[in-house]
Amino acid sequence: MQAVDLSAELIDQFWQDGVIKIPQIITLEEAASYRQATMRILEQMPVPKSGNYGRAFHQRVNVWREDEKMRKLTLHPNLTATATKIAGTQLRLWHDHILAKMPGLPVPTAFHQDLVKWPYDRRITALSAWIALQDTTVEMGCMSFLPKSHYLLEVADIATSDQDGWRRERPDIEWWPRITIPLQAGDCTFHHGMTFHTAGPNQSDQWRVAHVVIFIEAQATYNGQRHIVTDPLDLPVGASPPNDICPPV
Ligand SMILES: O=C(O)CCC(=O)C(=O)O
Repeated sequence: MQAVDLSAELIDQFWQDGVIKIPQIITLEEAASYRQATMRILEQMPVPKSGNYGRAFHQRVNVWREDEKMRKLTLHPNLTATATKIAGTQLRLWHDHILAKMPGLPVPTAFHQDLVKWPYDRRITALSAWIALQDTTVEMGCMSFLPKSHYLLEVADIATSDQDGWRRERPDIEWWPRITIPLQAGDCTFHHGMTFHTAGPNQSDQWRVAHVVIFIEAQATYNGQRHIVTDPLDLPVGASPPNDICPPV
């Protein structure tokens, strides 16, 4: 396994901009093998015949809990060590998900912030690793980010299919500088839970497959907001998420 070289400058950049790129968080070989495993999972999911439909991606949440192989990726030591170094605090897994755009999917992922969708205070430390399981170009629907937008704490929850939501909620962000980060297989970006981001349509003839692993500070407590991961748990407000569902890393 290769060790990620994480300089103090890069960590500072994460906190200043709300996003950084880490090359080869996993090897090319690992990316290829996890892509195969993900494709097998996708093949078992219902796939609409036509690419022209409203959803921005196929999503499967908490694959690590149902697939031994994908569990190894979600809890990959390079990934958890890098996330912890960036955060500078003890983390726990919030959840993982496959986010896959089918070939020719014309639908971008609308600009949104993640943490407002999760049942935690929006000031906690939360970060997502978006791992490319194949070379992911602009044409394939790589991610774009608004650096420094993680300081915007008061924007509404915008659905990933609501293409005009961000214009409605924060028209000024049309003019913010944005960065687009194509990734080679095995590279990842880490973005802060409050950083605005989007992903383009998939104009290629291959699936764009990303494995996304989300970490939150270990001390984060449940605030009562509805979420697919915590709804079945019947947690009281103020509780810590249970370690079997959200293990410390
Ligand atoms: O992959 C995508 O299309 C969107 C990813 C995303 O929104 C996220 O990882 O938070």
